[in-house]
Amino acid sequence: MSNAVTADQTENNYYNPQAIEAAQQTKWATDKRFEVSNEPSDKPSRYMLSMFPYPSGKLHMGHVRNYTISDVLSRYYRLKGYEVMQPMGWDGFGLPAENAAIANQTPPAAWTFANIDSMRAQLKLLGLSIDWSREFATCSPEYYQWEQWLFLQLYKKGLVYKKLSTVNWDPVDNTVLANEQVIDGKGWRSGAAVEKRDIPMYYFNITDYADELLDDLDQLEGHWPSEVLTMQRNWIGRSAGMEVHFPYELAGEENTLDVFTTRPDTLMGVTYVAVAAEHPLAQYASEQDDAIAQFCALCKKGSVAEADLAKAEKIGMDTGLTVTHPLTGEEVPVWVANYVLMSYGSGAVMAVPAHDERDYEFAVKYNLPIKQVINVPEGYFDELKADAKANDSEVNFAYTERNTLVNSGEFDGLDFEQAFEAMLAKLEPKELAKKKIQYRLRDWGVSRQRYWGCPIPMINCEHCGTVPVEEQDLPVVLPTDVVPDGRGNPLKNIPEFVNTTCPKCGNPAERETDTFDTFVESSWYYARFASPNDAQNMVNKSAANKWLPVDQYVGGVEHAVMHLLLSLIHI
Ligand code: ANZ
Ligand code: ZN
Repeated sequence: MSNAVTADQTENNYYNPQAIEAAQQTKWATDKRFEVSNEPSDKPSRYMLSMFPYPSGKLHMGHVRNYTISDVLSRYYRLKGYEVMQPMGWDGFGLPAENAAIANQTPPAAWTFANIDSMRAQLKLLGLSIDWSREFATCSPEYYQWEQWLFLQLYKKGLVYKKLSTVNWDPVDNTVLANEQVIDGKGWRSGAAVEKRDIPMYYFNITDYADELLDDLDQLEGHWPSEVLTMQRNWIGRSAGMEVHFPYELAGEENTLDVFTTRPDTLMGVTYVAVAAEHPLAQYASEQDDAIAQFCALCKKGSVAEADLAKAEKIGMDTGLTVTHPLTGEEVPVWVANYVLMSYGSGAVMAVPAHDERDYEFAVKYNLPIKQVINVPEGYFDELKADAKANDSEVNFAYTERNTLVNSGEFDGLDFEQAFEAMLAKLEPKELAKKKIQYRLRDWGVSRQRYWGCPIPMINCEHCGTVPVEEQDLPVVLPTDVVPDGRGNPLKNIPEFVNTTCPKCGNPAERETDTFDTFVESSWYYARFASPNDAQNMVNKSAANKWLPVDQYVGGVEHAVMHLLLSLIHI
């Protein structure tokens, strides 16, 4: 470096970063030193991708650490003779821009692009070896038009569907709230008690690929850390079990209450069934009885986040309805319970208090019978009892392990597998049960009732229902001179945006005002970096063949490692 420093750049031999670094960086820019071409080359290629930043305002140390790692690696591979692509872009859509808009009365677009300008300038000061010719922001139509195009392709293939789903609703601001905008069950701006509401939303049918995703994780064995593979497997959460049907008659009609269980061996220990507040049986009971209606309304209040539900105290109410036990023919009471999720299985559980901890807690609280049907080894609870005595705490006596069946009549003495098969053999011919694989993985709900996002390219027509926008009419451009006020989606008040004609029948129709979840943008930016300026294709094939897949991604995990290193050396 010393011979590059001229006399006027140093004063008394002090390093003058403003002068020296600016000169060097200007030279890099003029020489296009870090720009790489998509033309074939003899050199091996290396795609170094960093988690792209959300343009929140200024860079923080996390950015500096993260991008320094990618830069060190990029420079290392260049010296090793690789052609290295290190791109940079902006995850431009999202809620913080709307919140800032409300606070400062600036349109989210102006706020976002101003932030991009200042963060780009900061990144450039760092002297990172980035190919700036590939820069893009996901909030520009040149990028998000391809997202709309992709949505139309998925729609054509039947991989997009519309379904009612539950959201947090602020009744004062008339707006949908994200989970993080619900504080202690109240809206962050209005302070109003948050309600749950069912509204139609678009879903990507990703669960169709659950098995494929799970099976192919095996190929990453030895390449990915085993903890990460375990997390991925748990996220997909394949549960093999049984769907059991409990018959009932209601208003003269025969029906069945379906439950998903991973423990059909405990069927003889069922002492009640519990349904979610949104379940049709709970709704029926609500129509008959005000107290139940009020209880269900209470359950629907508060956050829809699963983590919050798990923490919440278990509460329930007897509906007065009963269903028939498929083996014994006995009547089993139906309860509404807040610990049953409408979004898992069939929104109902067969409760076995003796062998399930949640059911146990609930049964003790509401004085419901507890019937043991799995053999509990001698002395199993002794330690627990002693602990409880010492700490003066409650004991949960649910025995949740698998073991031999007891108190189960003809099934006594069978182990888990034998009981599973025996129950199935008995119930399946009567259509009272079938094997079922249940995934924790949900289809991806991509609709957000937000202004600052990519418009969903759909049209709602009175005559034809939902009709996709024609491909040649893309992009559906988001108006940018809008200042949201936190009350509902401002797009609804822009007739130039909303009013359109139906592509099918030609009658007046309305545009969808929901926008995509911003994770839709960040799910494919890595691919767009290969051909960021292609106006004909979402991803250019030959460019993709040259650069993809990503060779090294520097995001959350590496960031954590760097954090640890820096803290060890006390920075
Ligand atoms: C009876 C039973 C007896 C259960 C027992 C467990 C132990 P995983 O493993 O996560 O798939 N369940 C089913 N649907 C539910 C819902 N919508 N909300 C809350 N809980 C639900 O969990 C499967 C178990 O979770 C099922 O097996 C069911 O309780 C409960 F000794 O059925 B089990
Ligand atoms: Zn129409």
